[in-house]
Amino acid sequence: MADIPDPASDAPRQPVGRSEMPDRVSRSRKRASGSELERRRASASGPRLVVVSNRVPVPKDGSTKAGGLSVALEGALKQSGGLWFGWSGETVENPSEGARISQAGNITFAVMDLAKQDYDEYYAGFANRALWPVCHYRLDLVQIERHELDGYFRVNRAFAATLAPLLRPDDIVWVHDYHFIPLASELRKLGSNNRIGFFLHIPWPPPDVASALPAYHRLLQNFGAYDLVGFHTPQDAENFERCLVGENIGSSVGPGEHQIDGHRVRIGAFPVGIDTETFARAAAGAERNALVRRTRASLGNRSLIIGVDRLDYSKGLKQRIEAFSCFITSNPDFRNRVTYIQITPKSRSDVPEYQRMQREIAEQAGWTNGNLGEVDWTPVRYVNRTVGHAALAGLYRMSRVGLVTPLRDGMNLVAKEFVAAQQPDDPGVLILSRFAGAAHELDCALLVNPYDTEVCAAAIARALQMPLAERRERWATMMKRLQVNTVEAWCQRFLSSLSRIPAGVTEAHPAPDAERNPSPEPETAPA
Ligand code: GDG
Repeated sequence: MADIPDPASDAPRQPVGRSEMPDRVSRSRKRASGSELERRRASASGPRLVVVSNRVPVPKDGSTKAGGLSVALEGALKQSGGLWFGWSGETVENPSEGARISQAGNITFAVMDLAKQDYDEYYAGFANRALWPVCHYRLDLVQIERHELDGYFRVNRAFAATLAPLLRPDDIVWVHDYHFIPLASELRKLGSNNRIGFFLHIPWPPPDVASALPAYHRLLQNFGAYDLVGFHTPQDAENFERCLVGENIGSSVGPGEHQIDGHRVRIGAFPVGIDTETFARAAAGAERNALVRRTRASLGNRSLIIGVDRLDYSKGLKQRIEAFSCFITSNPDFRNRVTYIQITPKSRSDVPEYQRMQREIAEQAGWTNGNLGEVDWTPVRYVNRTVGHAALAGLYRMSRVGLVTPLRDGMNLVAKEFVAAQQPDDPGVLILSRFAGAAHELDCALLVNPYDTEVCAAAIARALQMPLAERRERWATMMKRLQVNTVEAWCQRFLSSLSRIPAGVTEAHPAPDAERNPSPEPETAPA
């Protein structure tokens, strides 16, 4: 049976007000308070927002691409006009200096190409073979290569050098994700006194796990150059603070605040949301979508179980297929009465761990079908293809069960999209890993331990047999939360916390570089 733990608070921990800033921190410019900022934004004359993300959705035909986060960030940028900076997605032999600039409405897009070696070391290497596995608690998959670590810092330096000349003194800079931990520190070295916030989209593990990172101390020290560091859950934020304390980096000056090298860093939880109403509308409108209709016809009277995940070892696909198989074996009445569709676009195919996984999961799906299937029944439809946004919303809506069982996930937007897509009078049931950040808010899902095959199998059986009244009640509670914590609310919460922080701090931003704060670990391997 699925176990349902105590509800956890999803309230963001707000950083303290500016009255608690230390006297010795001087301010070179007068800054707007949160409400001032909002007023100035409304009149489009406030500080400009600069968003930094590894991928930048540069519009191809005058409009930006749809997608929850992109839409929200674009919305935030549009309010005051803004700049979106990052990697172009291109690797070239000789990257040119400076950014490639384009304009769409009042948003400026600035992107830079990477050399193949930079891509290999910074992105496919350190970011995705060291930071990603460690932050997802997969120490067995960590690859430590000194040249990749060096490449990570070098490419961050190059991003900072390209961004710095584009910054205006009043800009508010919002940096996204694990690719860019050292970016603020590099910008400070180049003289930036901007307010700079950082949001981590993936989990942050406790010290015992995080300390498996090479240059652990140095990476932590680099967070000290940000004004605000945000995580999805209070647990991630707490883990991070424990790491700072354990490494004697700065000193705690109250809950969610650290003084590092004379600079105060606020730390908080900001659980990301989705565009709930738009998603719900798309799902309701998708009844007529051709793929949705064909899929419905192909199912006959069978109930649909759906999983949607990038092909990633953090998503628990192997364990999930095993659980489905266990469910069928232990509930033979359901043979030929359910179909499990797993939509899994490939990702990071140039990272060896992902190549291995592609083969393993495909083999497992094939083996399960061979073992359980019948001439007129394919139990698992495993698809390595991207499905269009509208069709995806429609498929969620026609599913009786959403299987979202990552082994570890920062938030997991699929869980939220599945809930938003349901029919209010006949909703499906969400089975959700307790190790996904989304479990903090969606505690009316059937929460499961994704490693426990029998528990997951029992949850599938329970979901398929759940009475309508219970389905409605669970769904309504979760939907209410999604209607409050939308992606727009998330943006506003983060940005108003950041804008409340007085910036323009000159002497309080000593660069946490290797010379002044020698790392206990060598940056390059000893000869
Ligand atoms: C990272 C963190 C955190 C997937 N397949 C298709 C498709 N998708 C869309 C989903 C969803 C998104 O991709 C996946 O988001 P998740 O949150 O589930 O997972 P990650 O990609 O790992 O995202 C995660 C997130 O950042 C945000 O902070 O929640 O924890 O790991 O929106 O719908 N969309 C379409 N076709 C597909 O085949 N259209």
